[in-house]
Amino acid sequence: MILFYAAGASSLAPHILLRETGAPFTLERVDLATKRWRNGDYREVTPKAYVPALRLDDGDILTECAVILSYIADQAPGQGLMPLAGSRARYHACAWLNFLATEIHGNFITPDRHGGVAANFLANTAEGQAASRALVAPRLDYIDRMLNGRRFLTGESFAAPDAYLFVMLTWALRIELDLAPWARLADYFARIAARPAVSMARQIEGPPHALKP
Ligand SMILES: N[C@@H](CCC(=O)N[C@@H](CS)C(=O)NCC(=O)O)C(=O)O
Repeated sequence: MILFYAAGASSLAPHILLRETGAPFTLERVDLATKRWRNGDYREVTPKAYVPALRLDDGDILTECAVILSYIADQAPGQGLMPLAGSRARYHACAWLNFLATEIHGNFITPDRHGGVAANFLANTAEGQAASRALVAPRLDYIDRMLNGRRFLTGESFAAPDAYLFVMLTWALRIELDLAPWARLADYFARIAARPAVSMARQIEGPPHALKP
């Protein structure tokens, strides 16, 4: 498998999950501003021109962070990273993935377009960042309430939605949305940051995209 990524982007979530599973994979860095990667035009990999994209060993390309996370989790049955398909718990986990994609991830994305369907992912202006903070903060209130009495989003063990939320919280911090008012969320962030797979993935990716031009 090949994971196409940009440092600190949503692709960090599947990167973390791949390391959690121990599955063999390689990384290919994409320059989102030029849409180039090591072998050429990234739009030939996916016309969506955004990360993450996961190239499977047969050449098929998966896109959409929530879907890629589900796929990676399903390749490691027994690790409990997504509940079994068809179980009630599966739908609850899917609800988290969908919530994170539409209510959190989507609300971080600036309206400044790079063209096509791709959007730059974090505002690089004070106004844009304030707009994201205003949209994301009430949703973090909700997540903080949901973390009452549970260590992770779906229960007592780390699962695919946690990789996604963790990356979204790194974005919150990058636009100076302080987690301190959400004590459970702040603890949750620290707990996930300490996982070996998470620190390794962050170290390998290096510093995220600069926000300020
Ligand atoms: N709907 C996509 C959105 C992915 C997305 O927003 N990717 C951002 C990085 S996190 C990106 O590559 N943007 C392209 C750009 O900045 O030009 C998903 O859920 O995976």
